[in-house]
Amino acid sequence: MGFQCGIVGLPGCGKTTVYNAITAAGATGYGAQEANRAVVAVPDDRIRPLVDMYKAPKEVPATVEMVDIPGLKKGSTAGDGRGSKLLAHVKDVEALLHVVRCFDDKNIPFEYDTINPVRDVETIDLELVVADAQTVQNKIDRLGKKARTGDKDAKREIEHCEKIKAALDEGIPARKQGLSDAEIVTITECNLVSLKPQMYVGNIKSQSEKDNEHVKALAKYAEEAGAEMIVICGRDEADISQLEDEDKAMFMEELGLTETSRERLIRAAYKTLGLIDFITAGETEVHIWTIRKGTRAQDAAGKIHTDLMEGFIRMEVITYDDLMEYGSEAAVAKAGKHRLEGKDYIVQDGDIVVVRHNK
Ligand SMILES: Nc1nc2c(ncn2[C@@H]2O[C@H](COP(=O)(O)OP(=O)(O)OP(=O)(O)O)[C@@H](O)[C@H]2O)c(=O)[nH]1
Ligand SMILES: [Mg+2]
Repeated sequence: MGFQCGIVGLPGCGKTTVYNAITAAGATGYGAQEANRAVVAVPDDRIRPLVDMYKAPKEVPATVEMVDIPGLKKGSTAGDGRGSKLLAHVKDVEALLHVVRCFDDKNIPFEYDTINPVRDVETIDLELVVADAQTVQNKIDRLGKKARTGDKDAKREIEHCEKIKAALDEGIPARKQGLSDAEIVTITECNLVSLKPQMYVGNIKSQSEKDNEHVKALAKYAEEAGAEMIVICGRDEADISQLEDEDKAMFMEELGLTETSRERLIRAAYKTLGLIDFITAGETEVHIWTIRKGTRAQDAAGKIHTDLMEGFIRMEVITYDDLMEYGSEAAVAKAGKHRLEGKDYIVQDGDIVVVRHNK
């Protein structure tokens, strides 16, 4: 099962451009109605040292799927077919990479005549909020019948939904409502789009604009929201992604770029998705496995193979950092840093594991 990150934003803000910078897909189609999608490897500095240490002939990085969702705008998720199709794309992904136009250029068509990142972000959020209010109302209506027969669970769920609905009606996205665990449980099946974590990408025209007033406004907004934010010259980096390595270096120097945003963007998206890695490493391969933060050892084992989950006995764990510090598995064990964990152990980022099982 792969994790998906959706790229959203107003029409013409640079979504496809940023998508191309990330995926090197070379997609075109300004105003396209269909989503572009591509699976990208998550850059990880830990792979190379492990491959060298184990002399593994094969490496399998973590991946995420990037989905370039056609432009959302004011009123675009309202009733009609196109709106519900757009919304379905957003429902399908687990986090949103929100592209925001932070450059002025009258020659490049845009939704509005002015540039105003906070207005743009809030415009899209409002679309998500309105769609969610409808979804929650539908659930309340469904629960109503049950509640009238005296079903206590239904009554409690209605209370949760009504509270969430009231806040949505005030324009507050679900992810900013400080929902309790119980409320989250009630609302999970609704797959609310305003609950999905967001990160922001400020799209600028050139490096010299990286501190412009629009970027500053977006940065302030992102900080207050506790969200990741990255600034990128979308078009330059999309161009660079199409070049061979030598030309790439030259072009980057010309543009005053020391690194491309591609890797930072993918890692930030990975973080926004709430994902971490654990690792299996041996003579055959180094394999990076993706799990959600908070995953139990037995469930993590199931990512590798269902047999490992069903026949789970123990998980042997060392950390990547310890392995690098001590230089070998044996040395880590000798230092007493090798652990045996049970099925409820919460797997941590960078754990290198062996699953003991009886299947
Ligand atoms: N100068 C400049 N132009 C850009 C930049 N990013 C995007 N553009 C231009 O803006 C226009 C729209 O960019 P797209 O990436 O197609 O925008 P989009 O958000 O995918 O648009 P829709 O799919 O129509 O919603 C294109 O003409 C791009 O070349 C940038 O960083 N600098
Ligand atoms: Mg596009």
